[in-house]
Amino acid sequence: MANRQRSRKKNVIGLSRTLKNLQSAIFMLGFFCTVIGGTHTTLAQSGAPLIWMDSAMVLIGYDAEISISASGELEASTLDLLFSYEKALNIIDIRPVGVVADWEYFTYRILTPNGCGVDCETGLIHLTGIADLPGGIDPGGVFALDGQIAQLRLQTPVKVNYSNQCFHLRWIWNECTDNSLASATGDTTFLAADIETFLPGEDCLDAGGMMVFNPNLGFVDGIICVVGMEDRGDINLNGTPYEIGDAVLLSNYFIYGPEVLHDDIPPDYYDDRVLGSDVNDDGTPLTVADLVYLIRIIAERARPYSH
Ligand SMILES: [Ca+2]
Ligand SMILES: [Ca+2]
Ligand SMILES: [Ca+2]
Repeated sequence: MANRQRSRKKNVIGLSRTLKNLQSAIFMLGFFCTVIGGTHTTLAQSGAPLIWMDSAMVLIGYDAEISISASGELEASTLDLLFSYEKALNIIDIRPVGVVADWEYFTYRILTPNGCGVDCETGLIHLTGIADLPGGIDPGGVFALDGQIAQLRLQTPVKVNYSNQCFHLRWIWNECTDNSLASATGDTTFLAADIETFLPGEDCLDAGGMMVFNPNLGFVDGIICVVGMEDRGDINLNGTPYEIGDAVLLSNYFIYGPEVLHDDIPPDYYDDRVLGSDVNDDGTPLTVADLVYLIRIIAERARPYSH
């Protein structure tokens, strides 16, 4: 019976947490639709070729899956894409998807922006794809880009002081061929529609020779927002923060290790308990200072930090 009550309580807490996140998600999704969706709709309605990155919202410390997609009846035999990311994000995986998964060559490199030192907070990701290399296999009809072309998996920082922050993925132009596609026949290179605004001194449209540079691509940046929990001080996740049970569980963590913060059966709310333990609001969970501050709050010698 005790187990059943505990299980039901956990489900109620889980539902309440889900609803809180859902409310935040709906609010922020509305915001994104206003900021990003407007641009996207206008370009899609005009039928212009468009390459865009997703918007995503994830819990702190979790992975964000961001797609790079194409529309507008784009055809390409090569891809040369460059965008920035914030190095607080940890790159887990970047892979080709859709028809690009069948291309003969796809790679990415991490670069440092010009004039930015080794401790630069921003990095660049340079994606290169070639549908058909000379010789080797013949990948066949893989030139129509319609839908996803690449998938990024980026881990958000586990530090709770990143809670409710957004990280931007921005298309970058350092030279004319950044963010360009070669046509299926290879005789035309498609560039950003605003290339002359991005690189005003470069004269990117004067290719010379037989090459045609066609500026007609739209690009939409991506964004990842990190949502934190509002369970500070409620380490045992029973809905009541700053109580003796929370202090007992946190002290058991120091005695017995992380195992005490895991659930015996899925779902595992370990990450929620860790986030809830940053009682002293210094961005680092699971410290002795958190336990000391928690005990002071319980003894009414200190006040909780607001969320
Ligand atoms: Ca080949
Ligand atoms: Ca509690
Ligand atoms: Ca702390």
